[in-house]
Amino acid sequence: MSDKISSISSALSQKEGSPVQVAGWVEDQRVLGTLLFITLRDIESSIQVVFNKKAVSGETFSCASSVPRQSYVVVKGVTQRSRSKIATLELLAQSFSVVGPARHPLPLDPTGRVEANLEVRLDSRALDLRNPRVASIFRIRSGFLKYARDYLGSQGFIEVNTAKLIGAAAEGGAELFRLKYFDRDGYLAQSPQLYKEELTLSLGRVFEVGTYFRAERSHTTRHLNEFVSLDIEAAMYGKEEAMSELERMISEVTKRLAEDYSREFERLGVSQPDAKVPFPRLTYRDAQAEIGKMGGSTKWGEDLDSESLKLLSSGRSGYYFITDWPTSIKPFYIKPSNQDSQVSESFDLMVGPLELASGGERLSSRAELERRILEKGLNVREFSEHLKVYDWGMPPHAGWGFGVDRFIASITGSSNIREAVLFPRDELRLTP
Ligand code: AMO
Repeated sequence: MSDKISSISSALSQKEGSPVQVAGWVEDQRVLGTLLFITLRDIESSIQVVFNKKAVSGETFSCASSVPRQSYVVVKGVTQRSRSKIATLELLAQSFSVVGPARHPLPLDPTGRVEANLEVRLDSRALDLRNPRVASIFRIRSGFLKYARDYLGSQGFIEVNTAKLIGAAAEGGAELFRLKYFDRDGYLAQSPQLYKEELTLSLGRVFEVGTYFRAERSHTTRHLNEFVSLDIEAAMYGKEEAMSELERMISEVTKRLAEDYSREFERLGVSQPDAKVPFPRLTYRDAQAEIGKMGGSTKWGEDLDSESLKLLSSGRSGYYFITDWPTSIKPFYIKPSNQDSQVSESFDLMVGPLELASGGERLSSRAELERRILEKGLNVREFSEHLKVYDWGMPPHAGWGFGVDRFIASITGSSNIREAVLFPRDELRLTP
């Protein structure tokens, strides 16, 4: 392509009478006598393009009036004052070429005027994303990742990338996808847990944005078999420091998102996220008492089920922590409290009934870790690669894992996690 292509928003900011060349998808066509009006959209904006039968060749006019909608076209022309109410400028076309024809029928209408169900949309995700509303979710997601990285970087954390192809379970035996790794078995990582803990003994504060895999057959609107987690781990942090890092990150990131992505939140029709620190905290015991008062029932040592969490969240609007979970339901690496070993130095971050993150202080003594692995019915020998690092000067440490997909779904008002993931994977979906 020889001439420069301007974005539609930059064409719209030109003076009247400026020559420009733009590219985009044909959204609408209307013929009115000798005039043809095309609404042309690119990834950010749209512009009205006018073809005057008397000013362009017959071939150009007929090609422009018959091009299938949603084809990708390049138009060269001159900006002129528009009589439409939505924009001050339009483009008077001089030449036109179809560079990416669309073949009809399309699997869905990317303008969103004709609604498609989520399954149909996910089957044709690349086209679905042409809908500006859908694209807004992924713009916000990209902003979130950038601001989270900025925040953690400013707090002295360094970004790391740990292995996703692993030889032994990270968090215990269950939920692993097994694969053939040359002549032996390998697994897909279910979290970076053990690596991030190990790294605190050399790098101090680390974070990772990674994709993890869990072989659970759960068909819910909040679980996927492949998900993205933002994990941190920091030397000399305890539970309180880890919680405060998490709430400060969310507060900082949501402030920046609200400033920079107001157009996207508006398009999605959701109010901009607000996260004042400190977030309210209640212990697992407090939560049990509250749920009991509201007529629910829970048993110490069991996870809070969705009914209980619904009751608990009924009077809460923002983010909150549930802390001090029973040691028996937390993984082996979470530290039991010094005062009461039945209770652990752990927390979950919640919004409404949805768990967004979990974390806590870890065990940093090899002997205690071995004891807990045994108590959990796991095989100490399988963790030998991990356990050996505890003899190399391991600092006390704490951290958390934060579900990026769940968070993005929540701030974009998406009721299903799949809305916030480009190509979601569940038991029934392995394509596209
Ligand atoms: P946990 O298993 O609670 O903790 O996971 C941390 C967070 O990751 C998200 N998440 C998921 N999101 C979508 N689909 C799933 N199947 C899924 N599973 C988890 C949730 C959850 O809160 N190693 C610990 C973290 C730590 O202690 O640092 C862990 O993995 O938002």
